[in-house]
Amino acid sequence: MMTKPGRFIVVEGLEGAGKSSAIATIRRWLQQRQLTVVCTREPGGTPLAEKLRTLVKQVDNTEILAPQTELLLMYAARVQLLSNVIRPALSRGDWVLADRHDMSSRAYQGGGRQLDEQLINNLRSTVLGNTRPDLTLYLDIDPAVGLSRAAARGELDRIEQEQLTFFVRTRQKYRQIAATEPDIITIDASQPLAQVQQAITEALQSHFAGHSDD
Ligand code: T5A
Repeated sequence: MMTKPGRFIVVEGLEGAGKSSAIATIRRWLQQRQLTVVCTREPGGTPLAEKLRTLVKQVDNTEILAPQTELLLMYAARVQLLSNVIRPALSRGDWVLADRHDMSSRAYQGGGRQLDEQLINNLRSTVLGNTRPDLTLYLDIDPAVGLSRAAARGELDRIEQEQLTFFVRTRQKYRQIAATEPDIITIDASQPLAQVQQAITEALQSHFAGHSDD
């Protein structure tokens, strides 16, 4: 019997957008349908990629991380995760639920850091190949609101310490991508949690209607 390929769902958004709560909602929804779910986070998700995560998040006062280095580290971590976790899971027929993926690099390094789009696109085609998300839920939040939620949790990491204008550019890029790509659904993450959860459930229902029959 042929195994049905799994599906790939990504949750995206600025810091404090509510990605962790969204992941919990989606995970419940999938498990209620007896689907096997593999959760990932980026950068990270394999032993090596987790080491790269530490490098990009830690505040290091001895050497400034060049924007291009940051970009390459994100894609290095992504190659590891795709090869060792995401692709094997999808071929087993599992569903992959990702806390950030490629859209983060396009928004943060492309929008926030203003790195060359052609450079990013070259990396994308090399690293991603044909593995693309079936659905991306982009949680849209005003950066000031998101950052204040993140700050309430404690110390800010290296990227969270950027100026507000960096996050304004990142959000602009997120919104620009979301407006042009059909498999990305934008959710207003400034709403109360219950309404955000409701919007997420509706998006899953409409996108994967009848998935168990296909
Ligand atoms: N990065 C990552 C890149 O630059 N390029 C890349 O390619 C990739 C993959 C990763 C960092 O790396 C950058 C982006 C990031 O800077 P991270 O820790 O994985 O770092 O990501 P963060 O966005 O920093 O994670 P956060 O935990 O801050 O964001 P979440 O998960 O969106 O926030 P969450 O769910 O923990 O919520 C934060 C707080 O807000 C509350 C929650 O209860 C929580 O206290 N909250 C709400 N409050 C009111 N109303 C709502 N609707 C709420 N939803 C959540």
